[in-house]
Amino acid sequence: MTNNTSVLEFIDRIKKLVNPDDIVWIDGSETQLESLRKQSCDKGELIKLNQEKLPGCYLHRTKLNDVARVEDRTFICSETKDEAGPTNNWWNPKEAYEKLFSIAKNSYIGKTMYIIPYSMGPIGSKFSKIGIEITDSIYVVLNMAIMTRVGKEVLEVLGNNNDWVRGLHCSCNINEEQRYICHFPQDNTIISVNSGYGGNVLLGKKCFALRIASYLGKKEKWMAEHMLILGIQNPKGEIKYICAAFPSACGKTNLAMLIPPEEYRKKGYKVWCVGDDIAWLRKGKDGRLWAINPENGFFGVAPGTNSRSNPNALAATTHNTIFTNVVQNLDDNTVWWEGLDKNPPSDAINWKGEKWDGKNSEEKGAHPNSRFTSPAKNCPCISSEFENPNGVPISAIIFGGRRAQTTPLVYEAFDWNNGVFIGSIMSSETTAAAAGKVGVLRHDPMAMIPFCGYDMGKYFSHWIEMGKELGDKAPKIFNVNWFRTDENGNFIWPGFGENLRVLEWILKRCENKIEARKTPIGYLPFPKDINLEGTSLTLSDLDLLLEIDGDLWKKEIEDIKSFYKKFSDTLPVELVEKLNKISKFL
Ligand code: OXD
Ligand code: MN
Repeated sequence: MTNNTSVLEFIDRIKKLVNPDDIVWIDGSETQLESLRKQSCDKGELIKLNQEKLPGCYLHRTKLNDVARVEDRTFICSETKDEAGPTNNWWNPKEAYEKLFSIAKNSYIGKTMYIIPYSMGPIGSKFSKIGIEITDSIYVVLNMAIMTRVGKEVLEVLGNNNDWVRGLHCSCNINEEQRYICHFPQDNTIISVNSGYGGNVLLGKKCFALRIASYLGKKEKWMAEHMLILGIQNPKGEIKYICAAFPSACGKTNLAMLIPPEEYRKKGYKVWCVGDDIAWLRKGKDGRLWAINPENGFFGVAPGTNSRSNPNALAATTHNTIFTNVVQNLDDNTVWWEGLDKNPPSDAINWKGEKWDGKNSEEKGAHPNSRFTSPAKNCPCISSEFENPNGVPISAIIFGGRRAQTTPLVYEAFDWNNGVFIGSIMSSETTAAAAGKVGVLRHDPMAMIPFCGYDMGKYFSHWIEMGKELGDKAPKIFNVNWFRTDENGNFIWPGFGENLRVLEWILKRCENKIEARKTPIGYLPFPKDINLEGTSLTLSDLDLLLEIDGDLWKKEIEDIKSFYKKFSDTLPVELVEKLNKISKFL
């Protein structure tokens, strides 16, 4: 399919290493994908679902020990440990290659080697980057064909260029003790062994579009961020775009596909989704910040997705979707997950592949990190700009986390560097998207702690540099927290579609239409400026949501100080200055 010498050399080297029986290039054609679906069903790796109710949909179950990203087995293999920084696991590249090659050696015997050429971003766009993933898993091929743009055209655009990301995935025997997800930023290379879980093996996603791309972005003056991109259309038909970074499973997909509350819909508001997980951002010709979504599909968390929380995502899953680790309803061969509706099937198979009676079982049927992989074009609110090779101009950047206390519903940074500070102090409660304890508060600057491919101190400097580049055309930066609870532990803010009320305030601030209250942490809304019409909320609820508790913030500052200590000499002085300033005024 190509004469590219660097590609052919790589394939040849890997072929000798893994020793496949057969080689198949993925050309992106529906005929080839359909034949792979069939083979995968014949092997029992995929289950064909009810094609009348769920046309083009399949179910897959991972091994029980392989259900989430494994951060403790994810490595940045840069030349030196300092380059990986204090928040990444580092592995000496020479040793890592040796170990990985010893695991990969002969691991494709009896198997087919699939070669997937793919583009992150619209094929041929200035923003886009090319990768080639070698895998022995049809499940990976089929998911990559939804999540990225795959096939011949990608190789045509690549020509004889050497600028592409090498990816090798070996399923081996899914041995968790020999599982490694390794990134070699200096070699544009990713190697993932002994996993079959999406976040570890769909190498275009977290591995390339965030870890390798963040490193490339620093070198090439652009940014790869863990952010959704959405457009808000006002009644005049004008659309303003925002990016928002939240840690995994904090409702990014829901926010990205938000349906405006009824009063807003009546007035003519609409929300368009450009992306739900990753944004690549660059300065455009007009000096503003522009963004594309490098992905082509959604790898969304299924539990909790329903016709109220996210009707658009639900609609996206009704065709051409691969479900992973959800419940199989044997009544009609469809799928179910916790939070879909109040009617769990009794005759069903749970994510573990066991018989499961949803009406009488104490145990959950779907894994909390079970997923759907759906094409972006399935989403009823996908933006008309989704394929635009120039991306969309960004008016505001939002950071957010899952915080029961301390952080108010929304506040605005004083300036860009203060915004970088706000991003750097983000923390959130952990969720099921990564292996480990759930509900533990951890620092997660810019929601990038698991995804930054180099020293985060230098990453913060890169943000500051980008602010200088953008000057007064830089988007304003905000922080939101939908998850504040009252004394009984109940969420105070209704969330979901109602979040548009906060986005409206944010856009008004971007257009300098309203005043705000200056506080030590940033500008906060006057309660009257958040539209509560049509909700049961009162101004005193807003007082609570917007409260800054001095004692909690003092504790927070102490905590940030000790987090910052990790970075010793790479933490930018600008952030230390912001921290000192806020400490003085609290
Ligand atoms: C994801 C994650 O899958 O952040 O998007 O874990
Ligand atoms: Mn994510």
